[in-house]
Amino acid sequence: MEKTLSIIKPDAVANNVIGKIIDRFESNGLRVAAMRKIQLTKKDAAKFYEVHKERPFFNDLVEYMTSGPVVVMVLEGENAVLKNRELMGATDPKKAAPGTIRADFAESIEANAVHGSDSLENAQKEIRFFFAEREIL
Ligand code: IDP
Ligand code: MG
Repeated sequence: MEKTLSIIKPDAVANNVIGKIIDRFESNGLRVAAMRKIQLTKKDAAKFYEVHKERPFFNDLVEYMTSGPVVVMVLEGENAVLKNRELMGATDPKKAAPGTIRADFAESIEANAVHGSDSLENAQKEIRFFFAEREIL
């Protein structure tokens, strides 16, 4: 069993599709082990996306991620990290495979509905960023 971090981003929360996105996870063998709706501060978002701080889109990304509430979740299941990435689809919704979350719900390469950890190591780091051990059930 693996755990990964998922975030339903501000565009998808504003579009009222939290439930539809969670259904994709639950219908494909992933279980919600922890969940919270929060408003990220600029400091939170900049820290979370620290690896991208030299990228040209970094400031816009921080603005976007703080533009409204997000839902942060720990997903658990077999091969959860890769499974979640497959269900999400490519970063750019125009390139995302049909039937993926980003193909169906994302608005743009930036406002792309969901975040998912890209490795087991980053999943552990990102889970620790948002959740205490006692909140993961
Ligand atoms: P990922 O979310 O598919 O792992 P990353 O390359 O890690 O994609 O980028 C993190 C986030 O930064 C993306 O999900 C998206 O919101 C934003 N982003 C990535 N590339 C671009 C871009 O070229 N323009 C604007 N925003 C981008
Ligand atoms: Mg990434």
